[in-house]
Parts: sequence; C-alpha cells; structure tokens
Amino acid sequence: MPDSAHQPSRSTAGATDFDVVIVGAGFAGMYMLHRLRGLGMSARVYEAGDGVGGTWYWNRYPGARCDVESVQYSYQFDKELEQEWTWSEKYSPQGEILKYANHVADRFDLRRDIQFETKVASTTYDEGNGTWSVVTDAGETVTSGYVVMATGCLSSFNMPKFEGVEDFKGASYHTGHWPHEGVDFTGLRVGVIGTGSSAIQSIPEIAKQAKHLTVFQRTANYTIPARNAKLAEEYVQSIKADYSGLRERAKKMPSGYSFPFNAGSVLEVPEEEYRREYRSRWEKGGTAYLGAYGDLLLKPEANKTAANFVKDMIRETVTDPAVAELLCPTNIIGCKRLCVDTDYYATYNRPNVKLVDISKAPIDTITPEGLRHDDIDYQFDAIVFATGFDAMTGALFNIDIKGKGGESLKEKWTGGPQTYLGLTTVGFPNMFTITGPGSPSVLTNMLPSIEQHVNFIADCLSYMREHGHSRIEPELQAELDWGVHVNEVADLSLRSTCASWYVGANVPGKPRVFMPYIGGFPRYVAECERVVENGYQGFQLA
Ligand code: N01
Repeated sequence: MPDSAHQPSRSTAGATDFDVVIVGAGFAGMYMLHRLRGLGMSARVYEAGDGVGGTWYWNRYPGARCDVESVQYSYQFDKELEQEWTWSEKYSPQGEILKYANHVADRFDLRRDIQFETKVASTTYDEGNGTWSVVTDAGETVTSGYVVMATGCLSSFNMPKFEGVEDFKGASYHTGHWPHEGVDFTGLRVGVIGTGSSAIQSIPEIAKQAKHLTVFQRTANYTIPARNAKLAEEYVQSIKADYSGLRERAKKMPSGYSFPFNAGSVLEVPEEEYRREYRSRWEKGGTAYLGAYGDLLLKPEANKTAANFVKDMIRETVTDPAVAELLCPTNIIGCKRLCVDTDYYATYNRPNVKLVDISKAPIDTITPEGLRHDDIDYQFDAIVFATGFDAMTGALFNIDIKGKGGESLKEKWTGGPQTYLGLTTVGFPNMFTITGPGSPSVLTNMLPSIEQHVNFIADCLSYMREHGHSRIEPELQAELDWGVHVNEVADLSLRSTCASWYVGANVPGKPRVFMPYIGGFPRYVAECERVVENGYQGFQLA
C-alpha cells in the first residue's frame, strides 16, 4: 500500500488505489496527469528522478539543447501557458527546457500526484479483477485500473560492455545520465566515445575546457549548423500573435514540425540550382536542410546530392584533409537522425583535439589509465560515453511487465515490438504506451506527438466510462495489420536502410526492426481519428 506521504485519492471506481498509474514525469507523464485530473480520475505518477522533465532532467551534458525550434517544442494544450512562457533562444538549452517543465508542473500543481525518486519495478495484470498491480523499487504495491507508460523513447541509456571499464581510475560519464552539478574538464585529458547527436553537441564545449580531447568515431555522422541565436522580442511577439496558425501548419507536416518543405524532386533541378538551395539551407541552419526536396529520403541518387554538399562543407571547414575525410560520412544523409551542431566540424581544427577512427577495429579495452585501441594506449583523466540509448523498448523492458497469462512484454516482443497504433499491445489490456513503437514518435516533433497520444488515451478512458466499459485491448488482427502497414511504409524510406538506433542496431542482440511509424504525423492522426469515429475500431471493449 502507498506510504502516508503519498496517500492516494482513492480511485473513482473504489476498487483500486488509483484509476491510473503513470510511469514517468517527463512531458508525456505530466500532461497525462493533467488530462486525467480534468476527467476527475485519480492518478499516481512514479518518476525515477527527483524532478520532472524526463529527457531534459537526465541529459545535462555540456551543449545539450533541442534541435527543434523551441517555439514549436512546447505544449499547445493551454493558450495561457503558450502566451506567458517566453523562449529566449531559437534552440533553447537544456536548462531552459527543464525550467519550462518545472514551470508547467508548478502552474498546474502537478507535483502532489508525482512520487519522485521511485522506479516502477514491475506491473502485473490481474485477469480476475481486470486491474494492474504495480510494484515500486521501494517495495510499495498499488493497484490501478490502467497503466500508462510515459517512459520516453530515449531514456534507457546504452552503455556498451567495454572490457575493463570498472578498472578505469579516472572519472567516467554517460551523456544520458550527466551529474547535476556539471563537470569541469579544465586542464584534463578527456576521451569521448561516440559521434551521435549527444557527442556532436558536447564535443565543442568539452574541447573549449579540456587540455586535450580525443574523439573515438565508429561511424561519421552528418550534422548541420544550428545557427542558434537569441530570439528577438518582435519575433516572439509575432509567434504569440498567431500561435494557433503555427500549430496548424505544423500538424500538416509529416514531422509535426513547421519548416520550409519543398515536395519537388531534386533530380529535376540543375546542379547549380540545387546547390544554391542547399547552401541557403546550410546558412539558415537546422534539420530543415532535408526539407529542400521531397525525394531526398526516397531515392539514393537524390540523397547523394544533399550528402555531397555537406561533405563539401566538411572539407571546406576542416583544415587537415585527412581528418576531413574521416569526418565525411559514407552512408545516406538522414538515415541516422540528422544532427544539429554549433562549431562541431571546426572543433577538429583545434590543436588540442584528435579524431581516432575506430571503424575498422573496436576499442580493445578500457585500462586503468585510459583505453587501448589498435595497440595504442591513450591516457585520460576522464572518459565520456556518448553511446546513446536502448531506444523505444529499453525503458519498457526495464520494468517487468506481465500481461494476460503471465506473459512478459519482453517475451512477447522478442522478435521486435508489436503494437496497435503504437499505443497498445494484445495481451496487455488497459495498458497504454505514449509514443510507443509503431507510432510517429521520434520521427516527429515529440511534443505534439505526445499531446496527440495523451488526448487519445484520455478521450478513450472518458468514452469507456460513459459507455460502462472497464477493459480495453486491441484485436490481434488489428495489431497484425498495423504491423504490416508500419513495415510497408518503412520499406519505402531510405531511413530504414542503415544501422541506426531506429532499427535497434546500436544495441547488440536487439532485433533489427524499424520501430517508429514513418507514414507521417497527419496520416497517423487521421488513422487514429478514423479508429475513434468507428467506435474504437480494432479494439475490444468490455
Ligand atoms: O546516441 P546515438 P546520441 N563502440 O545512438 C557510438 C536524440 N538526441 O545520444 O553510429 C564505439 O545517436 C555510435 O556509433 P555507431 C536524437 O534523437 C537529440 O548521440 O553506432 N562507439 C554513435 O556514434 C539522437 O539521434 C538531441 O557506429 C559506439 C554514438 O555512440 C538520439 O537522441 C541531442 C559504441 C551513439 O550515438 C541519440 O543520440 C542528443 C561502441 N561499442 C540526442 N556503441 C537534440 O535534440 C555506440 N557507439 C539535439
């Protein structure tokens, strides 16, 4: 039973401790709690950290900031909130986004239903009662009618099993689990392993402080300059004057993010013209670079034109030709998630920065003094593991989730996730996954995708209550059909063709399945609306 500090407001049904248990107090969990309160339902949120903010609570590495413009990476459910909050930069830093999350928690008085520093260890479905039993790492057990997994897509950090890692005598850090007090690298010899978004944001900052920085690169990555800047007062006012217009334009985009998008083919445009277009987008900065032409992620020959331009920019920026070549990616641009940076490539011109290619031979071992690679010993005072996440399923598998017949989610998804709409899965009644695998999630602006899922779940629970239902589970055929559709659209895109975390390639042993839904935000939303209009088609309600 819950401890006295967190006495539950009893569930409205009375049979369980709560109507709903929510796991995670990031942007998804916070809004879910707010919506449930609006429905008069009781909810308890469990959060591992001692504060709200999810990804922005944990990822405090130097240089961490959003790569979606902040005016769009924000909630839209409350017009007053939209008007009263002012973003200071085009891409706000982690600290400001965390401040925003805290502001929302205070403004809507959310904390009283959030139990911090508590992990959910297991959730088990009781078929007899039709309820969930939730056990925390503190040994507390509560029951609820529903569980909502607001566990995040990139929240379970990936720490590869490097031999000798426990013997390292210096300090080691993971970008996804950064110390709250920050790290001062001044005067230190630092090694960074990885060259994904987190590394690309942090390397320029670490290089400014460190005595020497060595970067170990397995796969070179494409990154576009952010051109981040303070937002002018007039610009902020113009956004606030027509926030709903901006949101509507964004909803029509496959990414749920408004930016200049040209649907035409680059293959029908003379080289001089498309290079002018790429240069203009390079100068403006950000992921809108890939919006230059509609076929960049569909046809390899189209993709090459955009990739080659970035490689030219790398060669123009990096003074040592050998280092420039090492930094030039060989894969499809946008196949792995496109990165956004501030001075990443230029950082390799600094005399205190060295790039080491580990694509041909992996790191042999971490040693007490540093690490060994290709028979060379490197000495470090600190090592930064920028090695990413066990994406989309990792955080769910960290909880022992057992559905009907005691089946575990991990067992069910051995060959890859199976969901209906990325929201539910057969055998696990009354369990929802916000931005789960099979939904647009990580391929979109996360905030609108989160809100759409939360609204779907809240509306569904309200509908069920009105119609006297207490149990919802997808039909097997609906789940199978959705899985086929998710794979079919994935196969059309070049995004599914490389060894990225989208397909689980970064975690040894993980099944190679393209996890997010790539059909686009508008198409997905339309499908959800159709399901609702047809009385929750594809779901069994009881
Ligand atoms: O993680 P990653 P991330 N030995 O998986 C390397 C979001 N995000 O934290 O490519 C050596 O991209 C790995 O090498 P390889 C965003 O969606 C957003 O940087 O697998 N190296 C790779 O270089 C992003 O895509 C923002 O060959 C190893 C790196 O580690 C996602 O989070 C900021 C290795 C991991 O890169 C993940 O980004 C930051 C090994 N054993 C993150 N294992 C913004 O909003 C892995 N690597 C801006």
